Amino acid sequence: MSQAHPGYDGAVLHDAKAEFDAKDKAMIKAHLAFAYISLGLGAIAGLLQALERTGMVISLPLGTGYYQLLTLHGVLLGLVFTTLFIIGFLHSGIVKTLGGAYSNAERRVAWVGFYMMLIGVIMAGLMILTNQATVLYTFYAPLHASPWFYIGSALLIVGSWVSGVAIFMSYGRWKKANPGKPAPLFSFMSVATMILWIIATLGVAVEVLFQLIPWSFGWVPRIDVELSRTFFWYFGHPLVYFWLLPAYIYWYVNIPRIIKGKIFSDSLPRLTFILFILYSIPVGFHHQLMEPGIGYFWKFLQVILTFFVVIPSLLTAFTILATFELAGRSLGAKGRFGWVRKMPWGDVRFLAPVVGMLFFIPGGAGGIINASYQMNQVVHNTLWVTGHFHMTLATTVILTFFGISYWLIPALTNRILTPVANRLGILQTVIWSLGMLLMSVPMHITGILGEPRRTAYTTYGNAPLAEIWRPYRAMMAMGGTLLFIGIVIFLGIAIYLWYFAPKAAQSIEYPIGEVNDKAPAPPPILERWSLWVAITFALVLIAYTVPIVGMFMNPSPGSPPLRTW
Ligand code: HEM
Ligand SMILES: [Cu+2]
Repeated sequence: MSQAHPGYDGAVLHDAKAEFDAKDKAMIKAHLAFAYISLGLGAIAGLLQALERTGMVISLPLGTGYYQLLTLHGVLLGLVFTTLFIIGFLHSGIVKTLGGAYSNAERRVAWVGFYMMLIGVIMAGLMILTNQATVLYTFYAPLHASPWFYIGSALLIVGSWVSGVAIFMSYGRWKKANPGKPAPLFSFMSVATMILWIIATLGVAVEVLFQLIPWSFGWVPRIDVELSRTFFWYFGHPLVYFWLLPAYIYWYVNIPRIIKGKIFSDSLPRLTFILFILYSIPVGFHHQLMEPGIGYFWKFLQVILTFFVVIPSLLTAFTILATFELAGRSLGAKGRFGWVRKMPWGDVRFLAPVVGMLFFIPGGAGGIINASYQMNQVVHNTLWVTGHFHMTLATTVILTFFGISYWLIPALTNRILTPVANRLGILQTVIWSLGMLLMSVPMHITGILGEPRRTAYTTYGNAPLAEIWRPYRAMMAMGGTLLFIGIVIFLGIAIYLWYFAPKAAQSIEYPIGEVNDKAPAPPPILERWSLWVAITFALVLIAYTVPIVGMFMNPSPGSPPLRTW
């Protein structure tokens, strides 16, 4: 079936490797199903929000409040969909690359993690739906949710740690059986991602367990708001790398196979993941540049550390492009850019993530603006920020996750991504891109013109400034509608691949790239996790000790709980 011009070839594996173990399949499918349901519900909230805040839908159905809906959208998409999809994806690659199946003990641990997350999300979700937790996905104190919302969130976090334990167990088992060998790239990256996640979530776990839960039960009367926000953002920034690293795994490890190429280097990708751990954690203050109680020196230090992230980002761009170019040349491309034409543009498993990569160029540039200390004053808490993370998270990452879904579901259900489904996926990618341009670019512009984020529809007493925002708001509503259609199409394809697509005769390929033969073996130091974790904690101590000790030495009077809704 392979064609002269590399394109979509149905992804039926001819040298069929073993299928997934049936029990692993069920476990991974549970994660994906949970993720897709969250995606669908979150998208309904997104559409209603986009229409409400532009004045097109004034009263929301079922008496829902705007901020309630916004909480649901942020929690379901930013926290639940991402976490469940990522953990399902990591489990799938771990079992594929570390011997074909989880041991019974590992799988049991993975299920425990899943059920903890499920119960946590149901608890937190019920609180949001009954309007007892309208505190947005950042749950800033002194907004006061029902304690069960915080307990549910804690279960989601701890459940994700338990899932990490399953991954570490499988990795440990492989290392023991293969002493001295570097772990397969996918599993190395999964371990790095989970290490980053666990170190990062320690901050929010401290906030939830020691501040929010006691205060929301009324055991302590007041909460130190600045301290709670500091713990939150210690987590909130690396959270974005928890979203991004699995997308990078796909770019680094799986796409080379889809483009019939080889992974350019076995060491650079490992180095970049370690640098992401080091530079994404001690930098949360770049979300608190407007926070009055933190000294400018510490903000500045964390701004500098933030910019170090440019190094692994550019290493990634270089490695991925080199992989594409080598693949194109091995397929006979001539000239400087001939390889571009050898890429399988007609294959949605390639197209969707590559469009996502392109969106990352303006998205990343916007992020540099956000983090640039004084420049942050211009964009802080405006719609610019919302535009920024819909371009990065809701496009670069999400399109990559869509690209993954288009082969991962078939690999789990042993059904074929038919040419029609592939074409529909391409249409979906185009709709998503157009919708996002229409929604996110105007968000950036009105943000600079001063329009705040996180506000229900208002004309601000017909203030002339707010009049200027009107045309951009109309574009945002159109873009939001297109995005909603995009999610409906995606879910349609997912359901088709899950239940209805034709069954494959052979097993469906799980694409794992091979490393190019000329690439030297990675230096063992890259797998000395204790060293990297120690350096990370050292950086965290340097960046945070003095300001946090300061918050304890000069405590604020603290705030009683507030319900503004
Ligand atoms: C149907 C597609 C979508 C639409 C129409 C949409 C629309 C919106 C709008 C209008 C806001 C800002 C509201 C405000 O600040 O007042 C928002 C916030 C947000 N969106 Fe989306 N969005 C969509 C998809 C997504 C996706 C796929 C993700 C992530 C995976 C996402 C994550 C978020 C987050 C985290 C917020 C911030 C919530 C907050 O400020 O508390 N959105 N969305
Ligand atoms: Cu950040």
